[in-house]
Amino acid sequence: MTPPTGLLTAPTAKTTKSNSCGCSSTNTATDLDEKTKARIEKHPCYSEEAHHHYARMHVAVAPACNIQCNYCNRKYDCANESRPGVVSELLTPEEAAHKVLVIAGKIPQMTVLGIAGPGDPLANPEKTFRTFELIAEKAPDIKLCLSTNGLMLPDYVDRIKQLNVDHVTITINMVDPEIGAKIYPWVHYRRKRYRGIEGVKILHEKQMEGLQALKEADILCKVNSVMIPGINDEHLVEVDEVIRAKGAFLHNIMPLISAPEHGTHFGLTGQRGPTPKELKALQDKCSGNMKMMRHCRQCRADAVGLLGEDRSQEFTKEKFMEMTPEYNLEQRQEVHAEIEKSKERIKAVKEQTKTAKKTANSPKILVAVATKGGGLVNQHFGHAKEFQVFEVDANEAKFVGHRKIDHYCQSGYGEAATLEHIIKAIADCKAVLVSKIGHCPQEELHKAGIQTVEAYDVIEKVASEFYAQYLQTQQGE
Ligand code: CLF
Ligand code: SF4
Repeated sequence: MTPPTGLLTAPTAKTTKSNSCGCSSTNTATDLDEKTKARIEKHPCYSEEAHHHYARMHVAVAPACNIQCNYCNRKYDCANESRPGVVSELLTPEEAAHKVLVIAGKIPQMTVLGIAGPGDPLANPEKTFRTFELIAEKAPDIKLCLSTNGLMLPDYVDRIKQLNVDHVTITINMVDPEIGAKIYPWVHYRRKRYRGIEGVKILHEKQMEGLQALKEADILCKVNSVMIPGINDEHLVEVDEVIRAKGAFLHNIMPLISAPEHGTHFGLTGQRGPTPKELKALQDKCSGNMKMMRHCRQCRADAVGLLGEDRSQEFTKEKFMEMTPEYNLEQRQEVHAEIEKSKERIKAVKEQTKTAKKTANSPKILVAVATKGGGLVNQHFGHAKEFQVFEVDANEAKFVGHRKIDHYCQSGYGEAATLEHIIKAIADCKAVLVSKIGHCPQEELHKAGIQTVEAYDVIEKVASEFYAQYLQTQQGE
């Protein structure tokens, strides 16, 4: 990715009303020490700011799993770090290393290699660790990242530390085994299968031991929790307190995605997932002093690209095995230096935006943003596959989530049914901020009470400018 140029001279926002037809974390990093900032500044999951600029990739080298979650069908990727219903292409460690070197050359802003499935990486320790070894040897600037259910974590923290894996995620859905028994039917530990609460107690114990061991080893730990309404939604407040006390760095509460066609226990028994409003309310309740991740995209075990984009189909096994690795450390460092300069420019614009604001206790509104990354409003409405959602008041515009959508422009034509879904997905937003939008969708959005703003500029600046206009209009009414 080439960082955006002409950033500060770009046209300012223009609110449009038409009558004719024609994708937070509270991870601001301000309260972090310099060493920790440096550890997360290029990790798109651990830093909300980084996710606008840097990409991650996963390699699917770990097929086996040692527990059963009621939201998982083992025909598909691990649902603790992936969108349910997705199947990734399994790779050997050598194939995985080849793929990483190819992508490191083609997407130099890719800074993190994660292993997150398709099963549990620590149920496949040799494949997982061999992959990390190969990458550490050949591409030393790439950060290594691991996601696990935690069952085998205490056994492997030393090895993880030795391999310089600095970021580990544990999925912790409960700290009360009675609740866990409604989520996990069995656990397979040291060659024995434990059913019901007996197994859950082992899992809970190992997750807590693992969390403690990561803290002692000074490895940054993120905790993922799947929010399951009626089962662990209220309990996750307690989970948040426990993991915070035990030293977790970041908490990522993800919505249960449950559909009968996924063939999971929850899908087949009609267990629903939370609405975006319920999810945000829980995230807000848990945020406190804890870093709360709100930009997770529940990506696949072979994901490639910025978190909001999926480039995995450009790098299928058939394709990447034909490509020659062009890993070039110097070129990567140059690209990263440009990105850092761009981040500085954006930061300066944000600061300017902040000092201009004076109002206290102002009402909060949501706006939807179409962005290709770089911290800018820079995507055409019709090309967006997700909208990032920002909460805006007189003091700040803050990232609070994203809404996945089908993109409106299919083969150059807008789809009426798709537009209806898009409007539904962002119905709670007062405006959509885009680089460009056609008259037809614009008119429909306006009818639904959603204003459209065309701009190419820093997201927070455009959002704040819209907010000022919006307030004026409200006061005039
Ligand atoms: Fe991958 Fe996970 Fe590492 Fe990130 S993902 S192993 S921490 S590099 Fe990120 Fe994807 Fe969410 Fe995971 S957006 S599912 S949190
Ligand atoms: Fe599925 Fe992951 Fe749970 Fe294993 S840990 S059962 S792969 S969701």
